Amino acid sequence: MKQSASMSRQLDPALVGALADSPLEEGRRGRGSAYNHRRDAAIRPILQAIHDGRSILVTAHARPDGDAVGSVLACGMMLEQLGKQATMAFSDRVPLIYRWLPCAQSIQHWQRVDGDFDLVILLECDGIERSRLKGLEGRRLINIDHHTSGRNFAHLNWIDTDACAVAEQVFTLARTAEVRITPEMATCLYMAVLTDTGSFCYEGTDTHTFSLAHELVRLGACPPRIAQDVYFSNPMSKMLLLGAALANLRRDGRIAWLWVTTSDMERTNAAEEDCEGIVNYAIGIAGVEVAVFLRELPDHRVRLSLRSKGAVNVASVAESLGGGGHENASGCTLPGPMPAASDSILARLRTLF
Ligand SMILES: [Mn+2]
Repeated sequence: MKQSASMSRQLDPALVGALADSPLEEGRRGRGSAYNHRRDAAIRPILQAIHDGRSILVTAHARPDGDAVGSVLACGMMLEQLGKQATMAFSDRVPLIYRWLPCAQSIQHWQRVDGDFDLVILLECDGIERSRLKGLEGRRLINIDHHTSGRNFAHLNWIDTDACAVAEQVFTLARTAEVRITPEMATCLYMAVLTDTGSFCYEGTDTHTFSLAHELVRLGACPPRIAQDVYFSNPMSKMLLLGAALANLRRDGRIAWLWVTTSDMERTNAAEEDCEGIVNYAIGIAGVEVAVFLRELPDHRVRLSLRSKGAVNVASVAESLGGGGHENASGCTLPGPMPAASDSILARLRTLF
């Protein structure tokens, strides 16, 4: 990735001992001094490890979403400013709707991590397997995550389930390291917050979320431009696939579901990323409290995206089936065939009511 050398700056070790106060303290319930203390205790050794490293790899989960892509990019730019040799990589290609982001072309598409890295930063992974990158075993790992399914699997772990996106954690890290948040970084972080809060719609969106967004806009993110690129630049294949999914929309009381088969995917020439967001049409029905989108995979397993409204917790459902996510948005994979997967998830969801 390219950033001007003049922006490069060594992380001052003194900073690691004297964390700057985040300007975003207001808003979220439970964010008091105990919260700040826990957060600072997690950040301090992470900044020290970054300071001590030279060559650092940043990655996130497979099938990266907006938060994963935007946060990896901003984190990479932060590391470059700190004078580090930053490499960004995913096991999957960056989805088309995020390829316009600054430095997105620098993200590597790898199956295996080769080469010397002093440190690997994993964003939003509950284990190295979630990245689907081989060759991470035995490396020095930092885990930064905001999912309730987060686990302390790395050498250094910072799990903050109050963060609205992992982008918020990257922002806090950059602020604490006194890195200048450039308009490019602000753009990546704002896109991540926008998409991970469901355009500021999901549970937990509060004054804190908006003060973070406010700060990112002040730092150079352009909301209409970003919305245009993310929400109004879909490929035709996505709309055709949505049509196929809506033709399969079913409802039973508070549960709605819809699905696509591999032949729907082929017929519409859809890519995996075109499935993103389809589940929202089902949860968007009045009176529906939990929704699931099922996608048949080429190996006949079935990928599930779950959404809920209010107090219905779909993270626990996904976790019990080997997946993960948030209370209102989660995912997992079930064995096929489709009718069996659909029967089993519906039986499980009916127990929620
Ligand atoms: Mn996220």
